[in-house]
Amino acid sequence: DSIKIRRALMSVHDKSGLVDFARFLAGTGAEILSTGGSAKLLRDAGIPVTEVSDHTGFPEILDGRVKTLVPQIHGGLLGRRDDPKHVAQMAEHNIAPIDLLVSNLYPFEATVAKRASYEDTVEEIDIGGPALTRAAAKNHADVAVVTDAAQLAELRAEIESTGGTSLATRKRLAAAAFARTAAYDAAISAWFAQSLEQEFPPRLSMAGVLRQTLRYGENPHQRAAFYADGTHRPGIATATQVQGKELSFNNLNDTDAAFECVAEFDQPAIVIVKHANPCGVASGASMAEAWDLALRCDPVSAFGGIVAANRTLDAAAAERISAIFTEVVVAPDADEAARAIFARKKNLRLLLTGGLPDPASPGQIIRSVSGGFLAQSRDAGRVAEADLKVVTKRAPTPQEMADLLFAFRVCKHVKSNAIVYVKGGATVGIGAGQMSRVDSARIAAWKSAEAAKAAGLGAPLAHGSVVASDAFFPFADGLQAAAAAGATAVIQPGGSMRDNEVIAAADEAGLAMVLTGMRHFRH
Ligand code: 93A
Repeated sequence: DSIKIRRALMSVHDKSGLVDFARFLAGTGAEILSTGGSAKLLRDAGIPVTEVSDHTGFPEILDGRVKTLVPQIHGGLLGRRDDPKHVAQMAEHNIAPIDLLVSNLYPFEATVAKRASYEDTVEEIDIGGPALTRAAAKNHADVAVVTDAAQLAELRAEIESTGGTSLATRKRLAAAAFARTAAYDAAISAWFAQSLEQEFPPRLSMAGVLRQTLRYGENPHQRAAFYADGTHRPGIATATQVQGKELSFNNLNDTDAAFECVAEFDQPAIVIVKHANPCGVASGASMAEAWDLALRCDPVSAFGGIVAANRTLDAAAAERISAIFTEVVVAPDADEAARAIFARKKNLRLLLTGGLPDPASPGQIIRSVSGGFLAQSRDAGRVAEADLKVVTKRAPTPQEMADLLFAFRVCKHVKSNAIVYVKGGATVGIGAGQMSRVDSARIAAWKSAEAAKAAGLGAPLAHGSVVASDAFFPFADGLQAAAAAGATAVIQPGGSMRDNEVIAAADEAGLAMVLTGMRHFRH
């Protein structure tokens, strides 16, 4: 089953290792065919090479879009050497067999990653390369296909020691080739899905893949089902449930809220959610420390909650999380020891996702209204320190600044009106879902006093904290409530008719305040 290489086609974008290999192959007496750029490189290195266009008598046309898409090339790759009819037809049409393809594709993925324009990205969709690759891989009975420079050394060693390629090697190379073209096409289709979502108005992409018929909906008299949207992005709809009872509609909704929130943070973080609102969010040096701080914010609400982590859970974190009653734990992964600890809690649902949702990714949110739908893009907005405008006499200290940014990220995931107190990278009071902002501010302050009592501390946790508001303070009263609670710095969008009154109140209380110019309503 060994096949000597008499003719090879080389058409690569990534040209690493090509010259050495081609020089070796030419030394064995093989003819080398090659496309424009690859051929030039070989010729310049003094290696005898035939341009594909000279071989076929057909020029590269359409800016290179058609260079190898011709019968002489595809016939040369696909014709069966042991089939007399194939052999006769190849002779009749002057098609020379090609025994080896060395090809790698236009860098589509890298082009997407560097956020090239739509047109430039389309141009990087390789058509001829995958066609060559698939043709050679299909005909692995006769043809070897190299799709990665890393495969060249091994192939060369085999040719040197046996004089040809073995069927076993050709099969392995074919499998790798199809894996590569499959991944390539997946990248193209994922990019299309994303760019369609950026169109406005969005097309309603409601056709999902049924994952599970749920026992009931938000309430037992409602029917419900759970769908994946087919994008295979890491998240709740693609997670693996490792253990525990069947997930309910509310579990799924809350778990998603927790996971989307925890994905906002770069440092190790834990989010605890109840009724789709975070009741504790904290970062820490370890997942266990983040858990302790998240729990401290509102230990009463955390009971029976949903816990999300943005790192692999370890034993220390698993021990601490399973010390209280928790409905669901979701994380990118959990190590062996953590899994064993969770396994002791039979009812706890453990979901592992293999990754985190990308907070900056586009996507759409669809909500039904009587007689129709409302569609909008997701809130992928994020503020950085450079976006902030200091409007008070005092600017935030570096520690306050870090906490302000943390608080505003949490705020985005709290139902409006949202007020969030943060100290040392952990929430210490959250006011959610009130119809008046000042009520949310009061509730958050009261919660921080309760949490301090529960922790046996003298002063409310909000003392010396910073505070975030998801939308502007319409009056000074909300800000005064925050100052009274002990906050020393404020982050809010600004834009109220009474911004000046609010700023004056902040100055009077000695607070530092920054405006984001971006609002994070969530209803
Ligand atoms: O534009 S293409 O889709 N049309 C083709 O016929 C074709 N044939 C090979 N791209 C094509 N290729 C690709 O060109 C290969 O996959 C490789 O990435 C690249 C090599 O071009 P050059 O040798 O000119 O650098």
